[in-house]
Amino acid sequence: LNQKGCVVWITGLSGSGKSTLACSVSRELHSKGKLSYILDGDNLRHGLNKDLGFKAEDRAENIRRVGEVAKLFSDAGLICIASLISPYRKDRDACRAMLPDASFIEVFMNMPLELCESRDAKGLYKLARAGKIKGFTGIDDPYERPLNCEK
Ligand code: GGZ
Repeated sequence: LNQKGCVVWITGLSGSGKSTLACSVSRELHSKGKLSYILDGDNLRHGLNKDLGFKAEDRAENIRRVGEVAKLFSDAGLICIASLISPYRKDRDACRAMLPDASFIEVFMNMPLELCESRDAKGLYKLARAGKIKGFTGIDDPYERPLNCEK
């Protein structure tokens, strides 16, 4: 395998297009003969991270675990595409700090809340507005935009 690993970390609100971008990047890489693997927050919460909720500490632990797994994939020479809301700057920066310089590429889905909410593909924003989901990112939980992301 003639490929140096790295981590592409996609952050942004629910419904901002993170998973869609992860899929198209992965397909594009595949077509160029490059191995990649997607770590998707929502998927991993059914397995590896099924014990975690959405409090700040749980999100921090979620991001930490995914960062560690991403590092393993990267060490193995794969391009690891992580797609998580990862709303806290310090949690994302901690993942960056685990990896060698230039092998952590932070990508911000800069999509206005109004757009994510108007699409509401899974109906979660509606539930959050109705108070049926508490602590929903962008509604009654914070999202800290990256200050110095790569893309
Ligand atoms: C944010 C929530 C919440 C709350 C459930 N806040 O768009 P989705 O539905 O499919 O993806 C979201 C997913 C977020 O998981 P992450 O692991 O990416 O989050 S984090 O990085 O903050 O740990 C959303 C759904 O879970 N979801 N409740 N309260 N998103």
